[in-house]
Amino acid sequence: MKRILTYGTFDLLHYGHIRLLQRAKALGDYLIVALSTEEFNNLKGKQTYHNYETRKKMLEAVRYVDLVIPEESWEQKIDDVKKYQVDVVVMGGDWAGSDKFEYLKDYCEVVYLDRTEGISTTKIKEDLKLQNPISGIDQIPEPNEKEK
Ligand code: C2G
Repeated sequence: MKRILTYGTFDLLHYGHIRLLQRAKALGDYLIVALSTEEFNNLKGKQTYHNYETRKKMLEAVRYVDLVIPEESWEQKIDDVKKYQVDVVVMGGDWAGSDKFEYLKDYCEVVYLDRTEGISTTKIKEDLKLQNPISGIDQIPEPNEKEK
């Protein structure tokens, strides 16, 4: 069982994210997504449209994703790789060569996949002319019995 791990905010989930997840999963058998919490996003200078729970539920609905865990710090990656017996950490090309990932090569394989051009959460917000991003749905209604 080849285990893959990737990190990100995944706000306003779009096809750039989906293509990343699809290609990451194709590298192995089990894909873990470490999803940035609100607190960590603050550290990254990112304000999200959807809160953590909503972003988590959306990722868990993606066929390529097997597990979603919280990303709370820059420093947790080695522990994550060990705890989840990760074989490959995968990120988009905008992270290629970053000191935030290169050091992981001592613990696992690190793969950077080409970033999908023409789409980003920021672009979506700008194109929708959202000046003051409001918080998303706080609580996604659970599917009822017959919808499951
Ligand atoms: N991505 C992509 N193509 C896009 C947009 C994003 O391939 N058009 C990739 C990014 O390279 C990243 C993943 O999708 O690998 C998630 O992107 P973001 O949610 O923007 O995550 P980021 O802010 O880069 O967080 O510790 C690392 C950080 O948490 C990564």
